[in-house]
Amino acid sequence: MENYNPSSIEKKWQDIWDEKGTFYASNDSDKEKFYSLIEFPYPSGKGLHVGHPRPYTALDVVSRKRRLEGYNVLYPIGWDAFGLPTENYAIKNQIHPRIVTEKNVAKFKEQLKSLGFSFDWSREINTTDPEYYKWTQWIFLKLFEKGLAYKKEVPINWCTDCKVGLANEEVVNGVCERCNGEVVQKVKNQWMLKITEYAEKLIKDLDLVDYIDRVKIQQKNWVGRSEGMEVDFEIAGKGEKLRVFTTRPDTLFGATYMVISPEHPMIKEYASDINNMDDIENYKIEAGKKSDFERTELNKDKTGVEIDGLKAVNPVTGKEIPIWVSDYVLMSYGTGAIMSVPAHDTRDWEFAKKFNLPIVEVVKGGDVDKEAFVDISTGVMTNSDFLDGLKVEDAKKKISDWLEEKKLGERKINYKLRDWVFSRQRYWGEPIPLVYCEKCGWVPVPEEELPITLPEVEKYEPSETGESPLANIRDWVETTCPKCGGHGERETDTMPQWAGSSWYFLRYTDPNNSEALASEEALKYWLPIDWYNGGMEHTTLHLLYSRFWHKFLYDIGVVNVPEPYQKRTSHGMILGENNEKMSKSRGNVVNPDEIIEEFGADTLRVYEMFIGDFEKSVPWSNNGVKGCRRFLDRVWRLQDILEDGDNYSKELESNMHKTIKKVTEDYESLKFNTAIAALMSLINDFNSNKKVNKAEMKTFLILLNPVAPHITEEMWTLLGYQGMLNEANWPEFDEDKTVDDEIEMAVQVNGKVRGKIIIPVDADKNIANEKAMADDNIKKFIEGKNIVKEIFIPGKIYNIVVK
Ligand code: ANZ
Ligand code: ZN
Repeated sequence: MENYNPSSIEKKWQDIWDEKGTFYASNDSDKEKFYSLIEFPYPSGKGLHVGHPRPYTALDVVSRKRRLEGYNVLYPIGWDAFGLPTENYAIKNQIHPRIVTEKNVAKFKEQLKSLGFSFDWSREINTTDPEYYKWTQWIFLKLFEKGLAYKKEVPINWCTDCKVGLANEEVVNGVCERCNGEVVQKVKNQWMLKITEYAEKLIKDLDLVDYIDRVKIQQKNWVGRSEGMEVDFEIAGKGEKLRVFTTRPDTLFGATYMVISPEHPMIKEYASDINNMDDIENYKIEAGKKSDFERTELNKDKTGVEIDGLKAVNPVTGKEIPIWVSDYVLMSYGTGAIMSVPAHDTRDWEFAKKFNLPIVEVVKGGDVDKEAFVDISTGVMTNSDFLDGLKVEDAKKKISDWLEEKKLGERKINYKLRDWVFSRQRYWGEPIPLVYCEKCGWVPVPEEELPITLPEVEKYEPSETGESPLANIRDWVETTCPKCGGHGERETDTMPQWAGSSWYFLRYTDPNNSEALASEEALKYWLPIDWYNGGMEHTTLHLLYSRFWHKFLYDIGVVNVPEPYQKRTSHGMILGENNEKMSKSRGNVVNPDEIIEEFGADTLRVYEMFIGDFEKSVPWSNNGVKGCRRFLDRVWRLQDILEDGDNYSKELESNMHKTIKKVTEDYESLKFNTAIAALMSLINDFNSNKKVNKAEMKTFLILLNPVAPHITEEMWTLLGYQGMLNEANWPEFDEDKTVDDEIEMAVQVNGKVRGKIIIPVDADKNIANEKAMADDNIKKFIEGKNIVKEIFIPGKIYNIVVK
């Protein structure tokens, strides 16, 4: 027999699968469907990273297994190809981003193919393809039609040197990633999507799906639902109110001052009453330079200015309290004003300490001279008149009812979630299909004119004024108004990269449809996605955005299920050998091409699945790779000890059933590493018996196939099993035969465990005694003494009492 030589095997099978369309899914099948999805890659110039194959192999394993189990499996692939790195590369090298994209896609595709993934390549999609983005634009028009897209002035990051708007990820430590220039906030009129309208559903419908806990938690935190009250404080002597949002109305008696955001409109309104306007104006300018994140950071040094000339009145104590301006209160949340309760809120406490403001304890349980007491589960109300003695939750209810009755406030639910800034002043994105007409305002492009394609331009840089480069192409911009036929101008902003990835999984079901984003039947057949795996870095934005679009499409009747992904899991990162994140600058990057070249794709696949707990980050190890290659060498050499046999041999029967059970279950529960370990241990048993029969070998090859598809398919053919392995049936196990026929039992002497014995499950006391006496340690405690009693419970316990 020749040695195992993956390079001669792997390409051969990849070509056969391609030629036969082995992994093409059918839209018309009697089998049960299974739709597995990975996050389609962004084809960057750097090519595939060893991190990519981890999730791809995992779902490839599941997909291949499900096919063998008789499912009609859709495991698609495509390209999320709009985006900044490509655009920046194009600007730098003056190459059209389309050409850059084509080149990168070709490279990625070659790499993915060399890993032998069972993708349905006939459904490959590309978000930059006009036939694809036609439907991205169509969805935008629907959102516009339903009033969910609107224009608003919002601050964007602006590089003062490049004169261009930057995405958040392009601002590194407060400076422009490209030129290190100063970045300021600049207000621009942008298209927004009303994702906030779906805030409640985005939380509530998490009950309908099976996501791992940490993903659900992140989704919930990002939406940030907060139940509380809006309460009115009178502005002393003005007869007008200052409204706050609070989640702790129970602490109202402890509100000793108020804080408003530097951007609060009341400052302008009462300018003539305020004696220190200059200080406040200056403070506002400084605050404008900080991000919301910096402003609300817990342990930042608190700053602020007291408003000289205005006071507020606490509605329950009737006391006049000062009003301060501070940047830790954001205008964009709640009402932009708060009641400060320094005794029970950490930020307020720090602020009060710094500016010497009174701290009044209203919840007993801590020491508010030392720190804010924020525990709401154990505290009891004090210094609070009619609330005294109540627990926090009861006090909350009582004061809320009281305030509502007196018309001093009302219950309110707030969300952290903000509407989605949807405009980019960029070239390499989907044009927003709207026309501006002096007479008619914003007018949608008629559906039959879609797609609005990107015009050819010479420069990809944004214009001097920060408009997208499209603004310079006058004959593209100037058009006629679809409504009145008068002069119109196209919107020159493009969509963010998030757009194309918000619905791509729908297109896979019917990728060549020119009449609709996908046919009703295809969507009905394939949705929801049965299993979606992706990185934790996408569990906030991408997952939320795509769920939002999906829910919108559900509401307008395009899709028939309210949630796109039935199940969502997530993988850990692969780190460099030095345990740091892989990066060029750290010099710890491993190139998958080289691993495949030296060891083979199957080895890389086995290694990526064996490397450790799938959900945790793990460092790469070249030794680990070698170990996996040795495992496959051993698999190959099983051919040397192969014997005839149509049934599992007696000595291996139980082991075979146990292994089938373990592998079957572990592949479905992200425990790829322990599944592989079970297969490794089965090989050891074959080898120590110096034989494996054809029935055992067959099962072994099928079990290993999802992880190492090339070597198993090759051996299947060499050994003369029928057809191709990918057409075989997943082996079944007999639950009874997976139960151990020998067990380990603890032996106690006078109630203390002195050793363990291995006996058949149905062994009696005599056999147990014999075994126990053969154990030196147990014997030591019995020898020379009288056995007065023996307690033997079969399968459970053996206790010997001696004197
Ligand atoms: C009084 C109080 C007493 C508060 C107490 C908390 C604890 P979440 O859960 O985030 O909704 N707040 C309200 N609007 C704010 C704004 N625009 N900027 C900064 N902080 C703001 O938290 C709501 C709480 O955050 C509110 O409840 C308010 O402080 C503060 F013992 O009111 B609280
Ligand atoms: Zn018009």
